[in-house]
Amino acid sequence: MSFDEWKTRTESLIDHWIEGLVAKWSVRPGSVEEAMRYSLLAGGKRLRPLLVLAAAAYLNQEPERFAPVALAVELIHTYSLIHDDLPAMDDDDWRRGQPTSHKVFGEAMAILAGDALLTEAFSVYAETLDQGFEPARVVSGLHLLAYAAGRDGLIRGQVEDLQAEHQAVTLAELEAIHRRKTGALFRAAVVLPAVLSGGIEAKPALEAYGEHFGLAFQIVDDILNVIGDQKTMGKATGTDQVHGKATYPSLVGLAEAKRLAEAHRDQAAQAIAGPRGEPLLGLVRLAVERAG
Ligand code: GRG
Repeated sequence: MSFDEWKTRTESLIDHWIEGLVAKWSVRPGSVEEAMRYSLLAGGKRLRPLLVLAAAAYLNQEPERFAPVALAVELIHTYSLIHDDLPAMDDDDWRRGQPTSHKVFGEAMAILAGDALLTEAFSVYAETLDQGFEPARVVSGLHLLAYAAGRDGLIRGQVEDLQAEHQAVTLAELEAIHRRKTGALFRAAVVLPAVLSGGIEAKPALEAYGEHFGLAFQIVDDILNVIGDQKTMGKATGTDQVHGKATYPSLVGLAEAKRLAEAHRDQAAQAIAGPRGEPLLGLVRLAVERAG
């Protein structure tokens, strides 16, 4: 199967699982579920669940067993986007081409929808037990997921990101922020299948892949933001024009940022080289191709 075929099939599977989850909720006008559904079905790239299932393929495992993990990482990601967009954080009005949650449902409901998506993630993750994974491995995975989402993962990355606004930041400091803010969940997505299925010998390769994938993705995200800013507001001046944040292009220039992203792509590819690594390889290539 080609990578494109794998991706199309896997995306349908993920959409099917997400629709199945949302169908279990009682979605009434004015309910928190309405706001949860709005953001979950807003049309994201589903990169984190794709990574879960690409890692499962690398481990020669059936995708269906990892549905709860794929859903859990997308739920956590969606919560983080809703909260990141709030007026107290990045104060963004648009996300994925649609008004942000707080613009549609109000700030209080957006906060609650984020909270509910985060807690739902752990409830859904618990269903890995029904997939026949050993309870001790399920608990190890639970710890890993909570760590990635928590105070030393996404949350610390977000705190450091907010504190770095309008500050001079070194490349090493920027990288440290993104290892947590963006990288922690990508790493968890690829390592969880190994933890659950007992693929311990493959864990270091998947960890290295996740690390380099996260950095490549973030650098490209920065490149796309800077290109967008240049198009809409004139040339970049060292920070993201909208949020006053340092970016890879503002610190090292666009050409060097692109070179860095490609280097991380190559290191990610090297970590998982081999026939079963095709989906992981395709995803990291795709993440970097976005930079043009
Ligand atoms: C805990 C509030 C809180 C935040 C944690 C992850 C995060 C920090 C914030 C998300 C906001 C953000 C713009 C992060 C930088 C890069 C990133 C994760 C972009 C969005 O990911 P994609 O491109 O999104 O996978 P889609 O829309 O495709 O799902």
